[in-house]
Amino acid sequence: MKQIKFIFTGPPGAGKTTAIATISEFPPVSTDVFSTDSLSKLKDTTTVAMDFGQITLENGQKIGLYGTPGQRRFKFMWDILIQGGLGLIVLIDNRRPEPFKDLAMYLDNFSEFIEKTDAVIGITCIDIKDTPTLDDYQDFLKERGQIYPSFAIDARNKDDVLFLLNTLLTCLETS
Ligand SMILES: Nc1nc2c(ncn2[C@@H]2O[C@H](COP(=O)(O)OP(=O)(O)O)[C@@H](O)[C@H]2O)c(=O)[nH]1
Ligand SMILES: [Mg+2]
Repeated sequence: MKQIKFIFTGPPGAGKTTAIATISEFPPVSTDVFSTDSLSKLKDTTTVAMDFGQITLENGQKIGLYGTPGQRRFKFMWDILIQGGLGLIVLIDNRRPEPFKDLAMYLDNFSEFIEKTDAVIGITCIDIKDTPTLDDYQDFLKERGQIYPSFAIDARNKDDVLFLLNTLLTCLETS
């Protein structure tokens, strides 16, 4: 059975590396290096290359889990990473100043890919900052005419991340 490929994207700090590590069946390959910009206040490192992990479903299907670098300046790598990809998981950090702007940026930059495949959205860190709410995100998506499934998740929680993955698989099966 051929491995299928899912892509995790979202701003630095949204939980991509954590989500992949939480569900991967082997310690993921991650390339985090120290960042020297303003992000270092938020966290010590930011991903400048990618994460790679893998999970095998009960039916034997292997899913490769690929995390993109977060920043828009690495878009050239996004375009490489999505090749052969079957779906996109967008993680949005609710603590950031303009999370809707973040979401719009990823949906716009990956629009061609998600039109061909599918996407799910996980809002992280709602436990730390509870606005905007999940309802606000769903209204925002409705206004944009992009009604992708969206959930509040914690990237450190295995069940939450598996739920996102299963939702994406279900969307792909029914589309
Ligand atoms: N409180 C809280 N922390 C989270 C959540 N999701 C991720 N984190 C933490 O946020 C930090 C940044 O996550 P990381 O995976 O490095 O983000 P990345 O830059 O997208 O790869 C880590 O310390 C995670 O443990 C969440 O929903 N709530
Ligand atoms: Mg990372």
